[in-house]
Amino acid sequence: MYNFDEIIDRKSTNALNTDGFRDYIFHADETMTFPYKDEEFIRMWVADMEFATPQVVIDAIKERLDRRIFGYTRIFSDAYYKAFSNWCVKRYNWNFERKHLVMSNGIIPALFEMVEYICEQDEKVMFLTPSYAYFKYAADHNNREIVCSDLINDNGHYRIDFEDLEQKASEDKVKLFILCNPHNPTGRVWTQDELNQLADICERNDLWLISDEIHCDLLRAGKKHIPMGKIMPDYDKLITAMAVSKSFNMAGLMISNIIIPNDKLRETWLTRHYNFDNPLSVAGAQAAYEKGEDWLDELNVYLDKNFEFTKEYLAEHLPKANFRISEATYLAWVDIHEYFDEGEDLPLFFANEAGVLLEGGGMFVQNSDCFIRLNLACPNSILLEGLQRICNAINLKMKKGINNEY
Ligand code: LCS
Repeated sequence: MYNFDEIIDRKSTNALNTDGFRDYIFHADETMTFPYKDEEFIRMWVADMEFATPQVVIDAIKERLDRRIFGYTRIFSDAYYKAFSNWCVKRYNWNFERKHLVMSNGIIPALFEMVEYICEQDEKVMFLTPSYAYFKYAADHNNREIVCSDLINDNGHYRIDFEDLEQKASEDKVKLFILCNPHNPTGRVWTQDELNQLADICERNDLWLISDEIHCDLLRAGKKHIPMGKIMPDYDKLITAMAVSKSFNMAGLMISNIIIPNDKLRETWLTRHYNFDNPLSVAGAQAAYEKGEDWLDELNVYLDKNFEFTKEYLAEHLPKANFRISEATYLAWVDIHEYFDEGEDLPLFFANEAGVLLEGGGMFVQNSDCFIRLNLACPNSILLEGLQRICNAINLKMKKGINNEY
């Protein structure tokens, strides 16, 4: 019913995806050149999608535009809360109190603030690695130390090293644990048992816990997301973050949900956070929760197929790559250590040798050397071209015996 095969031109939209890659991936400016023109790259990097936002969202924004005034806006009415909490009840059988919900112009800014509010200057932030790098940046920005617990990779299946985590959690100065559930970049959907163990560790060590659930709507068929709030309904030190941004391709609208049951922390947030919302974003997000479900369900079917396709393509053309279909997200996490040495700059290799923009290696804090992360949220024709280019570049490198050039 929806057309996920359509190729949409993003030129001249100031998209980070098309115009911001030099800075974000390579920390370079426009003087950095490649053998490919910018428009020739296959872009499989930043976590937004090449698909149109659902029409119900666009229509709601248009309706709001027609109201013609865009003054200071904050969610005062019940309508948004109802739409979002109905979504959580329907999809996750989980609910939360209205007064616990605050809005943020993104989860990243919320993480940056929370670290400051929760951790004293000498207290530390803990998370699992490989990790979405902004967990580290949130600590760095506030000059808080980080403590990383490496996930264990069992032939492509990642699991938590509970012994290591337990030991690190008990360190005196560890105050906050940021959990990514489902996990970016490995795509794990943590099970009830794993979440129970995590909850237990947080409770016993009196840790604050931010559960970043931004990817929770993007599940492979048969997978189930369990919000941490369901595991720890009475834990006062839990903060949950969810958003329409990833699920409905609305990251540029900068609206996300932060659920803070702790009265004191919420009070700090409400007094210190710049607390206004974009009226177009509110209209769009509400419509996504109220009317976007069919679209999301079809999107997930399309993503399932792109994952299957990727699995088959890699098995045939890059047999030494180790890849397991992610349980959630639209991000594929591919182990290519049979083809590369540790520490090689994989994004640079693939930009130069394949004309593909991707994230990989050191971009995920640690425990990520020789891995690439491919964003599969694109029309299948683009995915095919991207995979062809990636495999050809690696196979050519192996044939020529190039080593350590990057
Ligand atoms: N949290 C996680 C776990 C994410 O993966 C992302 C985006 C965000 C937060 C950002 O939230 P926002 O501030 O937009 O609400 N992930 C990206 C990624 O992996 N590459 O590009 C963006």
